[in-house]
Amino acid sequence: MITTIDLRGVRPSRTELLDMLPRPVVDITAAAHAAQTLIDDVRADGSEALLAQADRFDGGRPERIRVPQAEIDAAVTALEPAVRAALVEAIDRVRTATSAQVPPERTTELADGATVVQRWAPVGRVGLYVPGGKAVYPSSVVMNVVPAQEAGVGSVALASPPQREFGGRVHPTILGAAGLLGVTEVYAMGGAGAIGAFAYGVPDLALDPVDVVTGPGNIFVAAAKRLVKGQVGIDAEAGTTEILVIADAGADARLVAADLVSQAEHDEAAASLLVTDSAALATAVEEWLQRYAAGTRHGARVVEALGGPQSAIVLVDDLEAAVAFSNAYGPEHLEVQTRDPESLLGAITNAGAIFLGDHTPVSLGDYLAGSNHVLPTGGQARFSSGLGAFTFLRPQQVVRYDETALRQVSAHIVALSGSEDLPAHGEAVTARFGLVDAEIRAA
Ligand code: HSO
Ligand code: ZN
Repeated sequence: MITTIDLRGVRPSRTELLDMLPRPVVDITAAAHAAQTLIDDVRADGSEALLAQADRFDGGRPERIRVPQAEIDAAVTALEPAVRAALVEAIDRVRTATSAQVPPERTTELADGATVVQRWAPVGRVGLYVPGGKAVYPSSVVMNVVPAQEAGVGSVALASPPQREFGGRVHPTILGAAGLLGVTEVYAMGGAGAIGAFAYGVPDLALDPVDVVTGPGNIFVAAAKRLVKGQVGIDAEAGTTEILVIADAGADARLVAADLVSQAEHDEAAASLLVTDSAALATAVEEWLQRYAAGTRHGARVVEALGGPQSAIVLVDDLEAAVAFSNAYGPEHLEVQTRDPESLLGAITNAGAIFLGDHTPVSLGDYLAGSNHVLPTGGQARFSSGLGAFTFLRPQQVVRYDETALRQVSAHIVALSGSEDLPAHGEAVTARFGLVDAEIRAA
C-alpha cells in the first residue's frame, strides 16, 4: 500500500532527495481571480456582499453576520463536558508555553548616554479565520487565539463560515472554544470575502480593519490572503499535513504505524513518511499500516494518503542519513522514535515541530502538548516557523542619545552624509551644536 524507497548504499544529494518525493502542487493563481472579485464585492457592498457569498458558497445567509454574545455564551454552556475540560486544559498549556515566546525588553548601552532599547510591540488588531468545511477544528481556535492574546494584541476578531446544518450559524464547537477564550467578536462569514472583510473593514457591520490575518482555509482563502498581503500582515499558508518519523530498530512498529495513520486521517493528500535504518522495522510498520488503515474511521482517506506518491517508507544506512533525508524534506512534524533521540537533535535543522521519544506522538502536539499545531508545510520549515506569540509581535528599536553622546559621533555622521551627498543629514546633527551651513549661507 505504501511505497518503499531504498537508499541503502547511496548518498543522494539534497536535490536528488527532493526529487524522490513529489509534494502536492497546488496552483493558487487559478483561484486568485475569483478571490479578487469576492474581495472587491465586499469592499463595495459590505454586508450585502457577505450575505450573498454565504448563500452561494457556505451554509446559507446567516440571520446576523455578527454573532450575538448570547449565542457565544450559549455555545460555551452547551459544550460537552469532556470536550470543555479538554479545551480548558489545552488553553492552559498552550498559554503557558506561548508566554515563554514573548522576549523581554532589552536595553543596550553603546556609550555613556547612548542607548538602544529592543522592545516587542504587539499589533493592534487581528482577524483569525477558522474554516468550516470538511474540517471543524476547535483546537485550531485555541492555537490561533492564544498566541495573539499572549502577544498582548488588544483586539481579536474571529470569522468562520455559516454552517447549513446549524441554520446558517457558526459551528457551535467553534463558538464554544471562542467563548472559553474570551473572544467576543465573531462573524459568520467565510472564504475570500471574509479575508477581504478583515483586511479592509466593513463599515455597515462596524467591523474595523485588522492589522494581521491568520488561519488556514481552502485555496480561495489562501489566494485571498496573498492578495491582501501588504494591506495587512498574514501568516504562512498551512497546506496539507505531513508527518515524518525517524525510527530505529528499537521502535515499536505498532506505535509508528498509529502515528503515520493519525495524520493521514486529515486528508487524501496528507504525507506520512517513515525513515528508518531497520528493514525489520519497516516490514513490521507496513504490516501494522495495513491492519490500522482497514479499521480506522476514515479508512478510505487514510489508504489514499498512505498509497499516494507523497507518502513512503525510506530505508537508509544509518540515523545520520535519516536526519539528512529529513532535513532535505523539512517536515511539518518530525517524530524521533530512536533509543537516544536527544543525540540527533543537534543535527536536525528543518522541521516545523520536533517530537522526541516513544511517548510524544504528533497528536499530543495537535491538542495538548502546549506547543502550537499551526506549522509550516511543503518544506517551508526551511525558512519559517509555526504560529506563535512572535507572529503578532514586531521588534521595535527605541533610540536615545544625550548631547554628549551625539557630539561624540557627530563627525562620523557628517562624514557619511557627505559621502552620500546628503549634507542636510549631517546638518541636522550639527544644528544642535551651532549654526548649520544652510543658515550661514542664507544669512
Ligand atoms: N495536525 C494538524 C492539526 C490538527 N490535528 C487539528 C487535529 N486537529 C496540523 O498540524
Ligand atoms: Zn492532526
